[in-house]
Amino acid sequence: MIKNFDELEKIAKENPSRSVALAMAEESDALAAIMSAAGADIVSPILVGNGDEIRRIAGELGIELGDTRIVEAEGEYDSAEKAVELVKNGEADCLMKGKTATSTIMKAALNKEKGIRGNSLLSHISIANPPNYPKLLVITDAAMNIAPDLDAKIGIINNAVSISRKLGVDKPKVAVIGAVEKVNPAMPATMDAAVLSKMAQRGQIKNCLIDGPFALDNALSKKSCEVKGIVSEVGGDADILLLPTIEAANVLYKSLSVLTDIPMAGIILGAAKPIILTSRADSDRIKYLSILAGVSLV
Ligand code: COD
Repeated sequence: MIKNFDELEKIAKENPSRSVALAMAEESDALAAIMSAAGADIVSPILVGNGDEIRRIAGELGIELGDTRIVEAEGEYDSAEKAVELVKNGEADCLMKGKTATSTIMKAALNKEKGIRGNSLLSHISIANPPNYPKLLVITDAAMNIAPDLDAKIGIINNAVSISRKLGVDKPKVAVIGAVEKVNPAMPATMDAAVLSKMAQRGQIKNCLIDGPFALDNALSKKSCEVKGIVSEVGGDADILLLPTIEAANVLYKSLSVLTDIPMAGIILGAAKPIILTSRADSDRIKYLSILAGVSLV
């Protein structure tokens, strides 16, 4: 079982180096992260964007680009399309978001003719390593699916379960999060949680235990379950948190990334190739850890 990002880094270093196309590479934290992964022989970068600007930022950061390949592109749409094209035609193994907006790069990735969509739903997962929680925590979906319906939630769970299993958790515990632990018809998230739990119990969603609804504290704290009289194998021991909407998941992700310095990573699953996707304002550390997750787990 992979318990922390140091272990993930070790795996990434043992695997053969992967080629990563960074879309709109003129962004200092993404550039620092990918060049640091290149220095550790984890990736071979292809920097897509304005070459002069990329070289200027690299110079400012004291990064030696050497013979790193640069593919000229102007602006976020051109950069996103060219980076996706490099992945589609096999020149790159992974796609990474640089200074582009998530919607721009994902629209390019989803393009029917030129994109890299796979056969399943695409969804975002964040992996966090909170110091006061005994294991890695997968949080979904902070960046892709805006208001997932029940079907989309099943796809999101399946993607998150596949990552948890790659982290070595054979039967991950999925906590479906709402505002309360009781099913309340006035709160649709709690109704979905009840249905998802029953579907897992009946084997309609496989390879995981699902329970919910939970308020966030019940999912992560045994004490909170005891106080509230919740008896659940998932409660207080979740591997995966399924948040009801992009807003809820994004607020949780940003609360962790902005207010704490815990190690975190973000990737998109379900495409034909891995997509390393963080917030543009995330630190170079989060971007580096996301590269590790993208090249090792997808
Ligand atoms: N998985 C697989 N296919 C998808 C998905 C998905 N999650 N979403 C859309 N598609 C397919 C559709 O079936 C269709 O064929 C095509 O893609 C276009 O679908 P639209 O028109 O519904 O999608 P878009 O292009 O309008 O929107 C897709 C986005 C990813 C741009 C959109 O969902 C979005 O803006 N998501 C949030 C991005 C964001 O702002 N994140 C927050 C900050 S990090």
